[in-house]
Amino acid sequence: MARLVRSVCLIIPPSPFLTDEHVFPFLGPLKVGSMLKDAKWPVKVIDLAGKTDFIRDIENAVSNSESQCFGITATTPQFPAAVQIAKAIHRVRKDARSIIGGTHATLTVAARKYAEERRMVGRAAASYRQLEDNFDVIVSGDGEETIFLATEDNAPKLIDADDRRSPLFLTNEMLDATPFPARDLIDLDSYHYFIDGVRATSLIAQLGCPYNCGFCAGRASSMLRKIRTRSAENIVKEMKFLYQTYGYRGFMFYDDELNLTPKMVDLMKMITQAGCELGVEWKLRGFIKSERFNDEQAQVMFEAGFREILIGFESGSPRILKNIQKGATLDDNTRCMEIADRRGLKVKALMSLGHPGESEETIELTLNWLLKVKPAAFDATVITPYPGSPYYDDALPVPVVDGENPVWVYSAKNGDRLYQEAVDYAKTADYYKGNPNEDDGYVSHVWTDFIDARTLVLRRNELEKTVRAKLDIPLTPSRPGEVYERSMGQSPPLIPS
Ligand code: B12
Repeated sequence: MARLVRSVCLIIPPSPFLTDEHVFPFLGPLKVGSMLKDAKWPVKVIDLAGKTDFIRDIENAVSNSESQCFGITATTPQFPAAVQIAKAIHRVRKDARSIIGGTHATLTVAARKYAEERRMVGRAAASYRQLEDNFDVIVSGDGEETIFLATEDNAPKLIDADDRRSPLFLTNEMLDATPFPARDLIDLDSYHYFIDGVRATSLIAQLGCPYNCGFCAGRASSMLRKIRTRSAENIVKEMKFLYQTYGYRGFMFYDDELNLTPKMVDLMKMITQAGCELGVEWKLRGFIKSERFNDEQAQVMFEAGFREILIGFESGSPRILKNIQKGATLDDNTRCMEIADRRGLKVKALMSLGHPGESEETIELTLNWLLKVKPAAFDATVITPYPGSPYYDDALPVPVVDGENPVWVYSAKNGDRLYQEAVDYAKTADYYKGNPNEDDGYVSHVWTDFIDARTLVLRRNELEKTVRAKLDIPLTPSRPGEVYERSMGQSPPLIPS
């Protein structure tokens, strides 16, 4: 049966917690937009990145919009803004339909299912109610096909595409067949990112990561967990398209990890070949999983145009690595640094503090390991247990004494605990990369039996200062005149002089 054509307005909420909101565009809603465009449905994207008076912007846009369907994307820290946006939409247009999609909705639904299946008292049920109370339709998982169902008159309250058996869950073949993200729906030029001085943008080659890191959101979500890859031809086609249309030859690959399957070697070779054919020297960056890294991968990555890779090592303490369920040992991590070093790849080491069993001693081990392996760049964050991460999903409530705020506790296999303050994600924009320039830039909502939340932040700040000073790693600005870049992982030289 033919679908009724509808006009859809997609909304990207602001992220005031990022130092610079115009570095990487949100590809998710642009992917949804590309499907609507392909089906010849009228579609508009309202990109509120960097907008401070966004409620007024939304009220104006909605009152002048021909759409009745408003699709909002949101990560967890964007959720407070998404709730405000939905309220504004309904204030202005009584007949409007608000549809929420993206990782917060997906992960909250996944966390609720996880708790229900195990008959656990989880926080996710309350978090899910916030979705129900504020939005007409909730979309969990891939939005490419789901958006069409979400706009139908009799759409259910929840459309759960985050299930590998669902026809709405994209297969590798569907990923290849669907159009590239419709970057033309936003002002792409207002986004600026540079790799080795070359203008760059982001790209996703492969979705999903099958590991079980305790802090990582999506371990119970098929969308974020199952490895789904496009063909190497399709990925290279997107790179060529972006080069020919916009002139980009720098690309940040936002795959969770590039080296999860042996196919990456072929992909790298094809990227190299495409560069030769076009006469282009690519400038590339991306993430790899340390224990799977080998010399062959390093070499083909170098040949393709990678000069720097990002690696989530997290900790210098073997006990903490086990508690995270990282899958990599400290020896794996050291060996990985050696491979990168001998193949000419610089490493940005991504470290995190605040895991079960964390203590002053384990933080000291992290500091000493960094000083030993000497990465070219690093960051160190305090973790945030989001819905859909094992730290959140497997935590149990601690009995509260009258008047106390609720506390949740996650226990690692060895009994080490992680205590978590309950955060209201509809009100608090909780993120884990803070301002490393300020001593009060980081907030910790977690603590352990060995270190309290405040000391965790103080030790993080000290670690950052010490490692930067000893390894001579300055904070890197994202643009001239700005203090530094925070979560984007950029390294100098950033801007062509
Ligand atoms: C690229 C990336 C970034 C980039 C760009 C931001 C972005 N979200 O694109 C940068 C570096 C800026 C970033 C920052 C952060 N990120 Co990030 N990031 C990613 C990453 C690696 C890829 C995102 C992506 O492009 N996916 C591919 C697209 C196609 O998928 P998608 O966005 O999910 O969209 C699909 C569906 O969700 C759905 N959908 C999306 N929107 C909508 C809207 C509607 C209406 C509908 C119907 C459907 C729909 O359809 C899309 C197509 O299938 C993901 C991990 C991952 N693999 O997804 C983490 C991830 C999204 N990030 C995460 C986090 C925690 C952060 C930070 C908070 C980190 C910090 N600084 O503290 C910030 C928050 C940024 C923000 N603005 O909110 C978490 C989110 C957890 C959560 N609970 O929301 C993730 C899932 C990583 C993880 N596993 O923990 N991130």
